[in-house]
Amino acid sequence: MKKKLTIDGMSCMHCVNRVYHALMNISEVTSVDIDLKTQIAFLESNKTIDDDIIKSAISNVGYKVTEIEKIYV
Ligand SMILES: [Cu+2]
Repeated sequence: MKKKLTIDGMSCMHCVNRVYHALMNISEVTSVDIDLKTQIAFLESNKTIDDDIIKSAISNVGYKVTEIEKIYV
C-alpha cells in the first residue's frame, strides 16, 4: 500500500528526520520518503494502515497531517 501525506509544520531537515522516524516506527511501514520543500511524504507499507495511526504518529512528534491520499499502483 502506498500513501501520499501532506504534512504541516516541517521547517528543516531536523523536522524531516523526526517525521521520518515517527513513520518508520509504525511496524507495517516499509519505506518513507519526505520532501521538505513540498511538505509531502510518500509512505509504503506491507499492510493497510489506518489513517488515524498515521495522523497520531505524526502529531506525537509535533506536526500535523493535513491530507492523506491513497496511491494506486
Ligand atoms: Cu526543523
